[in-house]
Amino acid sequence: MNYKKTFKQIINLISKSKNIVLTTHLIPDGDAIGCELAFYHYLKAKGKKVNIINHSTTPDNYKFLDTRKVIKLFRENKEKNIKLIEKADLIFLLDTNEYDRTKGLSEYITKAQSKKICIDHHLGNNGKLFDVYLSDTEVPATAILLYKLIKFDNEKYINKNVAVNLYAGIMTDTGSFRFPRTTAETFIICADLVKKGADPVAIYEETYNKLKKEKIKLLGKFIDSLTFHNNNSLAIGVITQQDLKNYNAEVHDIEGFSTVIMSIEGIKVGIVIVEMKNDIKCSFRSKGNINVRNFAKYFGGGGHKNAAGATFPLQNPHHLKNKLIKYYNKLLVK
Ligand SMILES: [Mn+2]
Repeated sequence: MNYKKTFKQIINLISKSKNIVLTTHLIPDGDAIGCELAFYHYLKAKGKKVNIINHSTTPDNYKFLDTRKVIKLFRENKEKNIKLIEKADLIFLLDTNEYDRTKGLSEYITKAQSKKICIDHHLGNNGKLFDVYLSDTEVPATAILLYKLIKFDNEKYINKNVAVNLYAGIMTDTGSFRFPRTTAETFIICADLVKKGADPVAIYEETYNKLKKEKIKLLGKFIDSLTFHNNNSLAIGVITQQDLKNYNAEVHDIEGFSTVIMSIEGIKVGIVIVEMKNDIKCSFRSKGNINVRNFAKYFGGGGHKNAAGATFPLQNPHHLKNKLIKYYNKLLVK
């Protein structure tokens, strides 16, 4: 895709602006944080006043990218952050094309008088809501678009800080270079980022190899709890309040457990049952055409076709498991 005209528009708007605000979607991933920080360093090098304001805190495993601790949490100093949004000349939405996904910031950004630019790679049709819309759903990461934009402006701006953050964005959004949108160009760009100072070993190590031992112990318990049904096409794991206590773990430590289930050969549907303090949360994952969204909806939940969830009243989690197996046969197995 040829973005030259859009690049020129963006660089032109940047040159006319003094105060620039960057934000991204809630629960930011590596691409979101990497893009914000790479763009921050680029804009600082161009002499701009830049503020990154996010709705969510930065996940622990991406905090190493924010070496100067420049990312502001919107709800901390809310009044001050609203003023920063109001007086911005230019606001960038990175790695999302929906104002709603900036959550708390959304109403202030939409009201703001500034020009608004979206740089993103998600599906969507929100171009008319922005002054400039740089979107390409073919690229594996928004960081690819930023790399091209910054290089188009001037290659000298791809300094070490920019390179590290863009590399982190691309590495995480490609699942470490194995997701379908990974191309030869992805590697060529990453080779250049490594040349410019991104350390692939260190960035991987910081991002993925700093798991808390409590999480790993809990994962062990979770794997032990797995039961297999319907010719090993359905697997269910349970985490109880007692497990969390025993392993000194927290609910957020359960993140990613469903991916473990889905990595088992032959599994088409995976269910994670988590006993919370006041209710039970279930997450459903599926492959191909099996629609777990409808399954979740049946229980008052929701989500996407291959990833959904529902909340149940407090009860014995193992009884709930048996109920879900029964409904699984009724609703999902034809
Ligand atoms: Mn992304």
